[in-house]
Amino acid sequence: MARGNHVENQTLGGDQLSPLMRRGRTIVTVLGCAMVPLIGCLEREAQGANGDGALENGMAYVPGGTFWMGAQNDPLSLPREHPAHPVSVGPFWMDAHEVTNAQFADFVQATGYVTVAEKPLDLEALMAGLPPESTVEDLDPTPGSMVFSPPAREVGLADVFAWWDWLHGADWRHPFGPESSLANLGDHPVVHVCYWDALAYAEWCGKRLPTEAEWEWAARGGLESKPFPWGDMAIDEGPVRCNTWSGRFPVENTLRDGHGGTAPTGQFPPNGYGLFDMAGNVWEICSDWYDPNHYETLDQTEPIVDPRGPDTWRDPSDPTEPKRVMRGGSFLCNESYCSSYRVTARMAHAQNTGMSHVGFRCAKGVQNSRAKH
Ligand SMILES: [Ca+2]
Ligand SMILES: [Ca+2]
Repeated sequence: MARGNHVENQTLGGDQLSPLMRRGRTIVTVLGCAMVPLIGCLEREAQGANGDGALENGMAYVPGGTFWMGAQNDPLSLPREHPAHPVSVGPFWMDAHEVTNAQFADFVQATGYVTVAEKPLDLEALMAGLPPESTVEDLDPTPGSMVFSPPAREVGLADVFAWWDWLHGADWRHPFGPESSLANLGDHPVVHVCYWDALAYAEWCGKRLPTEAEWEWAARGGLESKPFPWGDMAIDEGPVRCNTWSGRFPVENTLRDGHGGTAPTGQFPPNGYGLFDMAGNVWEICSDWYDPNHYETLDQTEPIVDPRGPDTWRDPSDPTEPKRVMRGGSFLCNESYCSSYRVTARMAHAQNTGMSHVGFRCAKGVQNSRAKH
């Protein structure tokens, strides 16, 4: 399989970064959090979709179908996107937009929910994931999150810590650090949320997180075997279609798409199902466990119906913290680095860790469909 200009290990950091990998620096993570009860969702009026799909309460209808999941002849693809295999998914609803700060604020106001990044670290649980020689004195329980901090000068792409900082006091309300706020960011996607936070929000709304298969099928928007939600045209050709990193990552951003960080949701045309920002802006957490070799274990002759991913997670690059799949890439994606705005790109999300470029959207089953959730 061709690799394009990728360096496989590069993607183990900037977009697959667990704070536990920072041993020797500040070691940070949180394990688990309480679920909030299902009490209902205060739906905000979503922007109308321009795609072909129906829109209901901010969700787009995604018809069921069968497709080849994973990369086929994409020179930008990585080994973990292979081999392509037939998958069949039932119809479902999917949020037309990434969940915004305003929507997440509604949830927090109604429930008093506290995100993982706002809680002191559970040092006992954290110790369980560290080597035996580690001591609790090595750990810092102060809450925080991973914040993108572009370096002032050229750096090698192998050292992700050149552009990621662990900041105490960074969380969804303070996305750039403790002194920052959500002023003018209400319509931007919520970030510094992890799998548990996304799950709690989804359950409160009577929804759920999409499976990885649903996410990819939805991102394709009705197109067959195309690398992007809009088809074949390369990211830097034609009109701007999504919020990514333009220029030399991570030191120079030409702002071709008009946004240096997250953009308000829905700034670019939706795909064929009326879904916005399926490429770029923020990564979107899925329900499946992450295993880079999972596709190799699957039947490639008969379609797998509504797959839910592997039974557990596996991440050789960081075996300390459980990982979920995230999809779609972010405002940090660039062709020189990860090209993860492609529909088959998949990355590990450390399920207890918030980051500047990770968010989510929800899905919901269709009554009487075979998708029983
Ligand atoms: Ca951008
Ligand atoms: Ca996105």
